[in-house]
Amino acid sequence: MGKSFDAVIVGAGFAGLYMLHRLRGLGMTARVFEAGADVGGTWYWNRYPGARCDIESMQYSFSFSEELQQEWEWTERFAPQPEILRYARHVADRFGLRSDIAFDTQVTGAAFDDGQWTVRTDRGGEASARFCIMATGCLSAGRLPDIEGIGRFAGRSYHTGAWPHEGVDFTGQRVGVIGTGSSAIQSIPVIAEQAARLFVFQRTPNFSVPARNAALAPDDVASWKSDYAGRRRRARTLRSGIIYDFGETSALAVPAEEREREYAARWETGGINLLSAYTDLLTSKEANDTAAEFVRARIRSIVRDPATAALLAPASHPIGTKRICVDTGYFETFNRENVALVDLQAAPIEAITPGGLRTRDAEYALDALVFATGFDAMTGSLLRMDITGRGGRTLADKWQAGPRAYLGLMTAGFPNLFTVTGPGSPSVLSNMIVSIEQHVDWIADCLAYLRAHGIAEIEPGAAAADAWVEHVNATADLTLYPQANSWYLGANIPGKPPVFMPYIGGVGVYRETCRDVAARGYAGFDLTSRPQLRERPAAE
Ligand code: N01
Repeated sequence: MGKSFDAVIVGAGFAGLYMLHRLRGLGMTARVFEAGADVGGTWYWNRYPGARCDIESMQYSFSFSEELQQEWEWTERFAPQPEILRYARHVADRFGLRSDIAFDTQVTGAAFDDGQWTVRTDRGGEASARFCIMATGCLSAGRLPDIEGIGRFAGRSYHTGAWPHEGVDFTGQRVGVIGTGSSAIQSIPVIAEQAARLFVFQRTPNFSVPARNAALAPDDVASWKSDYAGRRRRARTLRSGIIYDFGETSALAVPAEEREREYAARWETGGINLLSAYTDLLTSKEANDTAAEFVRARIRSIVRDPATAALLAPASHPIGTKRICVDTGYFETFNRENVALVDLQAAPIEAITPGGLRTRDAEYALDALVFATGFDAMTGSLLRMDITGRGGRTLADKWQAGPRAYLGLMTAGFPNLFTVTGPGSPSVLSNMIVSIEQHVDWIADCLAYLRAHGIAEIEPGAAAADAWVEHVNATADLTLYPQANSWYLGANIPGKPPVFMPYIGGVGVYRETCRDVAARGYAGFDLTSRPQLRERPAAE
């Protein structure tokens, strides 16, 4: 029998770290299990060349501590992965969190029985707790494609989401990159500078805008820090939880030349800001086409070979309905002599061979293969564990037809199990740190409420959960998002039910909903009284 805690937290990324901090503040005991050797989650694993956040660093950070946000110094407009990892480590050290984290320990399963969760790990250990909090991340279950011969490649192969910590030197090598999502688009320009020859295997072209990354100007930093709390408050009311320069009219309400000027100015400023130019870019296909065509024209103007430019210009989905990418020199990379784009739509991959990769039309000799092939998003990290709720029902069974979580926070039949930024919450459509803080605060407040009211178990009612899932889908249907075969819909995983997983209603609206549910005594949840939870003195 393992040790007993008030809560077990799975994952020591930003969600797990803040959750632990909040639980300690409530005087609760908690154990965090983390598969990696250090904190950081996404930023611990995704160390591929060129990895950086595409939300500006002044916004992609915790707001819960004024001292923390005042003292931490970001150096670049978009922080590189090593700096974000340093930040996560700093948070762990500053708040003394490491002592409650078991590193190099993967949770393999969790089972609910008689009011307790028993959590099992790959080290053979167990821990039990009344509450189990999944802080497992939305993009942490990496995915290798089902390509024949994938295990037979004689060279070195890498997945961007599990990059070797010592780094990889591609100098002089023939490298193949499979995929053209965000991870590929960030890493390709850097790999191209090292490799002797780089083949980019593209199935679907993606929209990407330039980052225009630069050192942060001291004046900008000072301006943010002069009213950090105020800006954070504003961010929490917005759809994405990110402050952009928001246009206030329809794209169709202005003359074409004015629109062109607006898009051009935003292209020069860099970042995802482009999609905030007008109010209807993600709800009207006609409006969306104006932005999509602007980006396609830029691609044609950057890439010298017209045939390559045409292949790189996305046409299969509205701009923004797959996660838009932010790059540094991506399209320019295809002007290099040592880089070739391979169109998998014309000639699909047939097999990976010991010497490289074979498409229907040609054989490519490779020394190294990079799989930038993404993740089993939002549900993968949860379903890869064996989670069993009330009556022995597994989460995999419960979510057979797609995830069903009330507010993205809890699932009927799985009492006291919380999912931070789970499916059905804004999560991946927002600034993850803003959404993490909101969920963690909601969960912590909920646990405090349960303790104060002598409630032992909380679990969503099936009707409330069903209504929420319906609302999440109906809201997505008001937008252009379902028009893309994206990982938001699970389309990248064969057999995954096509359900739009994140909640598109926006961070501001969603916060209000969650607040209202709590204010009404956790409306939609079933609360069960049992013996009182233990009171403990507050942590220092
Ligand atoms: O993964 P993806 P990612 N044969 O799923 C291709 C976040 N992120 O790691 O589109 C050939 O987007 C697949 O092709 P297709 C961000 O939210 C953020 O790049 O399915 N190709 C696609 O091109 C992002 O959206 C940051 O036709 C195959 C690619 O692999 C999310 O993580 C940085 C294939 C996968 O793209 C995931 O991004 C990085 C096959 N069999 C990531 N299977 C920043 O903050 C898959 N593909 C900057």
